[in-house]
Amino acid sequence: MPPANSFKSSRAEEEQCYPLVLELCQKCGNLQLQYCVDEKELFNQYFYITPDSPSLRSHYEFLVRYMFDETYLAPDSFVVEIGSNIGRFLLHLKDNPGVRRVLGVDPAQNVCALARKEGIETICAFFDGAVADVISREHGPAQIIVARHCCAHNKNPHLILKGVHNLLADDGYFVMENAYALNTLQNNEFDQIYHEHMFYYMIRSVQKLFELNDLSLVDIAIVPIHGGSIIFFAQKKKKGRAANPSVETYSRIEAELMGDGLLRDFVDNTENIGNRVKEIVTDVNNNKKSIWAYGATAKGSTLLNYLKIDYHEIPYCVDSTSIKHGKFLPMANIEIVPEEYAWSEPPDYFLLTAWNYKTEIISKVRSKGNSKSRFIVPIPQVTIEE
Ligand code: JHZ
Repeated sequence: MPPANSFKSSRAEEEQCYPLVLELCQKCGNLQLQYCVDEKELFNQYFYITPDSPSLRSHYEFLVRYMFDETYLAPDSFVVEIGSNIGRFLLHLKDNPGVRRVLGVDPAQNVCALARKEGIETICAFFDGAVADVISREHGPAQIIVARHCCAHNKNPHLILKGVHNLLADDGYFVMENAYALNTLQNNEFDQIYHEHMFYYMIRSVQKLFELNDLSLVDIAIVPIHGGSIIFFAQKKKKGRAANPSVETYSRIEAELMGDGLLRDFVDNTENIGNRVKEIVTDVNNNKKSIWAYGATAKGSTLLNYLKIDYHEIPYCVDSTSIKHGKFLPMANIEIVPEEYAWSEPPDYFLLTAWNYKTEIISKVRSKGNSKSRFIVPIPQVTIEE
């Protein structure tokens, strides 16, 4: 497979492909990629720009409220976000009365420039021990370090966690959000498997990862964003805040549910969903109806390339991200066009490759006057929404 976000400037451009193999570690129960692409190739220039979405906004609200209610966020906090992208979460947080200062860290130059334009101070780097030391010298220790959907994006998470340990205030908290592997498996989200996602974390595996880095897991929150995610809250081991009982409860549930049966079902369901989507797309084309994709997502790359669907069957993909417009999905070679096309020249069908935003996308499309297009939703089961 080509890296999921390696959008091309023309169809003729050749993509670099790498193995995409998922493995289960028998020692710690972690799911991980067998082959990791170099982070610099994946993230130095980056096309994923956090969208402005109502469900993301309400997720941020939940997270901030939770951090206050559970006293993770103390008054006058210095908050650092790793993998801060264009700074949407920090923008949401920065005017909060409990927050003194926010700072983002992100490796993608184009993304850092956009964040700075929004007024979010951002260091352009892969976060590690050395970057943490620079921040610590300049700004002092951080009360909260947030890492949303980025710790699984580095083949050596110990480098990140070493930096976290160096920068975190002794009474501070590390907040790590990630797709939850149990949800990924239960909801048949095989399209979440792509090179950026090197690790598929469970509670058990993260507990071990933290322990190896002198951190201890004190709380978790399971949230619906991105098809099912989990937020881990950790502190320095020596602090000894008692873990919330939910850690033990969910860890037990996870152990009961995780097993060969779940993995076998996941493999079978992947094949069944794939066959069904391919069949629908073929039928739509045979019946001379039009079909486009909705959302130039990383997930969409996995789905389309796994099914060997390309621009001959689906000519366009609409997306709200302006820097993706005029580019082509890797390998599928589908042209990305502005979202406005979805209401001005609607196709008969959309394959909803951004299925995690299903409700808001369908209601947006309808509110813009497109009552024609039907939506093929691939995950968790294939459905066609009117
Ligand atoms: P979305 C990315 O995955 C990559 P992707 C990354 N590796 C990761 O871990 C996850 O995010 C969390 C567009 N859109 O968030 C915007 C509309 O067009 O599902 C985005 O391009 N209209 C960091 O790429 C895409 O869809 C809309 O109304 O799978 C959504 O991408 C909305 C809401 C979105 O992530």
